Amino acid sequence: MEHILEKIRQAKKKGLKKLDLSGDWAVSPSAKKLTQIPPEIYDLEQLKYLDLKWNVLTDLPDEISRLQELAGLNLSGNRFKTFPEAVLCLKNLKTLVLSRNQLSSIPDSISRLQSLTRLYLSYNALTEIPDSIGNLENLTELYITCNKITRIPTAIARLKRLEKLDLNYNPIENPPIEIWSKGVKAIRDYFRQLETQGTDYLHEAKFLIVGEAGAGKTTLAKKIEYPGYELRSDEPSTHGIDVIRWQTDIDGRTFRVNIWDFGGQEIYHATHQFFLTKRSLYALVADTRKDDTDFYYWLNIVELLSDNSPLLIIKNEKQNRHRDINERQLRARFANFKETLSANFADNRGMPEILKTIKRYISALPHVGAALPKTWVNVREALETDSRNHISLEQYLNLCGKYGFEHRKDKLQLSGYLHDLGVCLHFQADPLLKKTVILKPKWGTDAVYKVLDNHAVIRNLGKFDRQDLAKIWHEDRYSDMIDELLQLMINFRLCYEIPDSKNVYIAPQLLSENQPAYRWPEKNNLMLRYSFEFMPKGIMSRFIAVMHRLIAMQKFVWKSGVILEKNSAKAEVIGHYHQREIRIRVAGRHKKDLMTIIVYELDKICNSFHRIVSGKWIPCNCAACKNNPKPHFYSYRILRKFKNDAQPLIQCQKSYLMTDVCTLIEDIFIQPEDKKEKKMPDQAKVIKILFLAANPSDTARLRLDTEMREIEYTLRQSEFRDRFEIEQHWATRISDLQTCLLRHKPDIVHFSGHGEASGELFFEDNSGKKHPVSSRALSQLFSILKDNIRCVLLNACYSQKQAQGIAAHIDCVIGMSDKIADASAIGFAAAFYQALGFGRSMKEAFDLGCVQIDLANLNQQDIPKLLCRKDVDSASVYL
Ligand SMILES: Nc1nc2c(ncn2[C@@H]2O[C@H](COP(=O)(O)OP(=O)(O)OP(=O)(O)O)[C@@H](O)[C@H]2O)c(=O)[nH]1
Ligand SMILES: [Mg+2]
Repeated sequence: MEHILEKIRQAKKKGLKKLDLSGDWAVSPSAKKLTQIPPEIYDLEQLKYLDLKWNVLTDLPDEISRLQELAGLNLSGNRFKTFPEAVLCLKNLKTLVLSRNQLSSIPDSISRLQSLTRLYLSYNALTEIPDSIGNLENLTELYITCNKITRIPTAIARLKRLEKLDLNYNPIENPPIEIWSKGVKAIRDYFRQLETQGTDYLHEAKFLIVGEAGAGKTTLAKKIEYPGYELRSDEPSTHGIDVIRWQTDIDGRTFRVNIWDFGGQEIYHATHQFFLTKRSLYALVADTRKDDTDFYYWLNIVELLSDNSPLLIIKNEKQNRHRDINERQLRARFANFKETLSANFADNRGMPEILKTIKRYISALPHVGAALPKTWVNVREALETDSRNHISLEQYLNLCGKYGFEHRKDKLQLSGYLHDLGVCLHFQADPLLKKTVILKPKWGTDAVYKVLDNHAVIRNLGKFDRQDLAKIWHEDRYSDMIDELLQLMINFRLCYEIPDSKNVYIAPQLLSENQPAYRWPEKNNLMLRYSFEFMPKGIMSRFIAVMHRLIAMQKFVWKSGVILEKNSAKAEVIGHYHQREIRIRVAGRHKKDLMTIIVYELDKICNSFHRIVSGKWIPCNCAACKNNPKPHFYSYRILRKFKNDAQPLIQCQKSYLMTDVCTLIEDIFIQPEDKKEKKMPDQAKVIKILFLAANPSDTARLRLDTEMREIEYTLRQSEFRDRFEIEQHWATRISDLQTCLLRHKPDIVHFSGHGEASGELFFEDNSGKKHPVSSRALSQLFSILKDNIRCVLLNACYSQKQAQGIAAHIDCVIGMSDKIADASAIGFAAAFYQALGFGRSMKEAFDLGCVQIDLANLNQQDIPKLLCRKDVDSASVYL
């Protein structure tokens, strides 16, 4: 305690404005923590910043009000159960940090903190945001991650200066997640529409029926629609998906339920990922006469893709054949499995109970009955009654106009929402598909399945060309939309164009089962395995579609595996569905580069299934295992744990030799030439990314918010996600740049906007119009304010010249040597940051960004340029 009192005395003597009394556990876990504030502090009337984080305070005495100069107070990581009301007297308080306490509520009186600009409330137990927060006029940043908030109050829209609102990891039901996850602007737009148009309610839900072929799914769907439906022995097997619209009364309200009846045949399983939606109700129909229902597969795939939507098992006891399933075991493993019901569709036994239960679960789905802006409901109704399969974007925008919409962005927000709900399809990020709104998703899915089901295509092992498509899609409803439908299939990774064979395509899930013969150099391989707790079907065909440009001679590819080639390195990637494994071997020079690309893409595919549990396995390199085709494999997770716990050696389970942990990891993941001077990331350090966006009103629209979202999303999926913080600044003026650099002290500065061939970048002026900034001016600014900055990424056309100027002062600078398309710029940035998030060097991250452009077939992979300050080697720059 004495050293604390001494610190306070010194502060008093020197008239210090900052005082750090944090109980920093990371530095000294045994350090004594403050249980109360030493009263001597209250004499420090000059104090501006007081840091009390990581103590064990439960209460703040009223005397704190004597510190009237206080602008920043950090109380995070203490034991406050109630909001410390004493802070309300601090009239000059600008930053208040109360994260990581046990607060369950915030009082209305918080509005008295009129100077507050930043408020941190993450990791508490808050269930509500008080309306009065809307009175904190100066608030620019509000952090409420990881609480128990279910509703965002409309008062948030009153906070005109709010730029950053972090609400992740809250069970928010209202507004819908499709809105709030898109950030403060989308929330503001939504509330504005609610206020100006009033509210209405949408009683609509999706009910999906899955199960093996012939289980009785179609029969169930028809019985729900029409209880008198007679069983048909010639019921055709469902191709793809059938959608039935069912109107029903639940608690006196008319509900619209879209019943999605899935074809059970194996061929359709690989496409589940696109159609098993969130916040829906599921039924798994099992024919009890057969033993073919793989409960484990169905429950897993629904759990994985539906984000815990409720599931009912319906046992179809054909001919009253009863069979027990091990419900208890399934229930222990799958939280979303709700009830089992039995029926015999032939004599309608069990049907009334099934109907009652379905209705009960539908009315309890979280989004059902949510208030929406009236115009939204009107447009939804209009689209519902429209008999067209698809309309152009123009037609959609006009229709919205007719029903009371004014702003284009509101119209697009609605189509995005309906797309997320599975009501219609509108791929706003795709240059071709964004021009069409598909009103009947079934029209799209039918078209896709017409190709995958086509005998000629199946006989040709998945190969088809334009002429085949013209035949398959000859009907009027498809014939004028061939380009769009093909793009839909490419977007869904259901097919790819064979490089150098224009207009010839491959649907990888129809490839031959047979592995072609090839010679494989067994020596000096890099090996890696992915193992899955549950391996969804279709992972390999997606991987093949993504990597198709690297397929060896466009020949060595089969249904479950592929040989890839790049720069004299060769990789063999094979999926073993029954062992739930993907096995990778890479040989040749530059093999690590190729391994890096494969791991990056596989991780991305795995991450797209949010809940997939996978592990990586690395082969042993001891004398006995090296070049042994069956070496011992270590779990990558365990190796990392050894490394973090400073355990240098691990024992091989085959030879019992002790092996070096770091070498095992580095052999796979790091370039060998980096080893000497390589510095691994300092995991405790937080990396700040300053995201600056400028899209002046007199320049073409850029998808900057998509770029920001992609970066945030990919970083969140990465291994060291906790180390990254993103500060965003929109509509950036050159003067803001200076303020932001001074205020945030970023490690990475990311500029997203326009550049011109002359080398000028465009910031905004005070009226939002373009303000050109010369290369010299920007370079000078960075020369003065370089501080911690390790990297500057200028994600704008023709920014290489600017980058050259800045690289005189900053370690690594990335610029674009030419015009760059939005899609390339976004893909590059997302891959670059994700690689940094996985602890890769600057060079590797840059290379991965370029590969991403290449893989997406955008042909602009040579445009980004990485420039370094003299004597800096980007391969040894780690953040
Ligand atoms: N006897 C009897 N037959 C049934 C019963 N339920 C369904 N069937 C018959 O079983 C056959 C298959 O039923 P469907 O409803 O088409 O099965 P499905 O699950 O939709 O099959 P796919 O579309 O191929 O995936 C049809 O001929 C039905 O008439 C039942 O309870 N008793
Ligand atoms: Mg069917």
